[in-house]
Amino acid sequence: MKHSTQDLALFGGGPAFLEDRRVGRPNQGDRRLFLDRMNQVLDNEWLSNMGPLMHEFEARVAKLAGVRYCVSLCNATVALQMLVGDRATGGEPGDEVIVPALTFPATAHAVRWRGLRPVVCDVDPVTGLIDPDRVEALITPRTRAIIGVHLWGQACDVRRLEKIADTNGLRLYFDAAPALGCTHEDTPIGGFGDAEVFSFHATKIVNSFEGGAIVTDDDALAARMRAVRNFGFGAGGRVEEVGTNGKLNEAAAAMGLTSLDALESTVAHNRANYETYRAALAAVPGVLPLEYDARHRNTHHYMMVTVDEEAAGLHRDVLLDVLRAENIVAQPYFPEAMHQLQPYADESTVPLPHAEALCEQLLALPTGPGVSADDIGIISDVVRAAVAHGPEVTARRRTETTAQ
Ligand code: T4K
Repeated sequence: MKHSTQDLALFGGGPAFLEDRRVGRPNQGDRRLFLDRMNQVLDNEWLSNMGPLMHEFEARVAKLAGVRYCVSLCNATVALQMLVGDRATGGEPGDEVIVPALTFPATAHAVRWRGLRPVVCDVDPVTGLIDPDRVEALITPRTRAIIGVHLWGQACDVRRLEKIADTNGLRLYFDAAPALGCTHEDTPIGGFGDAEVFSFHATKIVNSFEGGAIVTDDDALAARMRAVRNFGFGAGGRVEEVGTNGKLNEAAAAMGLTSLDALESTVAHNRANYETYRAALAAVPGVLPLEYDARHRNTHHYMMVTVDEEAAGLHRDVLLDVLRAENIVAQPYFPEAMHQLQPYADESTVPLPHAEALCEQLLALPTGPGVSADDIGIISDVVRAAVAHGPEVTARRRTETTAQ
C-alpha cells in the first residue's frame, strides 16, 4: 500500500510493478494453434495474395459482424483510404468529409490522403461519440460523406446518422477500428452505413500483427474494394480500378484466426476487469470509469477513465506520470483533438469544446488477459494514493520538472 507521496515511485519509492503493466498488449491466443497454422502456411507455400487462411479469416469476421462481405486488408488506415477514395464517395479535391474531433489521427488522415478535406465535428461530452446535431450543421454543398467512429467500442447513434446521410445524399462510413465484437442493441457493429472498417492492429482485441477489413452488405462495393486492394485487378483478371496493394498476408491471417479463437474468453476477462476497476475506483474522487449504455454490448477492450482535475486534485498528465513511474503504462487516449493536430490546425472555424475537454481528461488504464484482479487492486491503490495527495503531488511534480 502506498500512503504518502514519498511512497510513490515518481518521488523515490519502490515501483508497484517490476514488469510493465500496459494498455494494448496483444491478444495472441493459443501459441500452439498459431504455430500449427504457420506450419500449414509454410507447407502450402502460399504466403500472400488471397490465400486460404485469409479467406477463412474473412468468412469468420463477416459472420461475427453479421454482414455478407469482409474484405481483409493490411491495416485499417488503408481500408479508410480505399473507402474515401471509392467512386461512390465521389468528390473533387477539396470536397468535404465530416469526421469526429475525438479519434485516432488515421480517420482524418485517410480523408486528407485522398485529397478531400476533413471537416471536424464536436462530440458528445459524455460518450465522446460524434454528435449528430452538430453533423447536420456542418453539411455544405461540398460534403460527400460522414465517418462516425465507434470510440471505445461504443456504438455511434447509427440510426440518426443513417437518416442524416440519406436525407442529404451522403455516403456514411464507420471507423469501427476499436469495436469488433461490439453491438448496437442486438445488432453487431459491422453492418451499419455503407460500410464499416475494423482494425486488427497488434493492440486491438483481435490482432493479425497488422491488419484491417472493410465489411459491408453492398456487393458492388465489396467487389470494387477487392479489386482496389489488389492493384485494381477485377474478378476477370483485368485492371478495372485504380488500385493499391492492401492485401492481408497468410502469416497475418494465421494470427488473426488464432486471436479470434480467443475472443470470447478475452471479452469475459475484460468484462471482469472492468467491474473490478469500477469497484476499486468507486471511492476515488474525480477518477471516473466511463459508463456504457447497457443496451449495447461492449468488449471492454479499453479501460477508459476521465480524470477531473478539480475533483481529483491533479491533472490527467500528472497521474499519467505517477503511474508510469510505477511501471503502469497508461495511455492518454487521445491527448489532442483532431483540429489541434498540426496538419489540421488551420481548418477548424468552430469551437469544439467537448472534444478539447475530453482530451485533457481521458486515460486508458491497463487491462486485457495479462492484467489480473490483483494487478487492478495495486493499480487502483496507486491512483488512490496519488489522488489523496493530489495538490502535493502536483506541486512536487511541477518543482521537479522546472528543476530538470
Ligand atoms: N481508427 C481508429 C479509431 C483507431 O484507433 C486506429 C488505430 C485506426 C483507425 C488505425 O488502425 P490501423 O491502421 O493501425 O489498423 C495504437 C495503435 O498503433 C493504433 O493502431 C490504434 N488505433 C491506437 C488506438 O493505439 P499508439 O500510438 O498508442 O501505439 P503504441 O505503439 O504507443 O502502443 C500502445 C501500447 O501498446 C503501448 O503500451 C505498447 C503496447 N504494445 C504495442 C504493440 C504494437 C504492445 O504491448 N505490443 C505491441 O506489439 O497507437
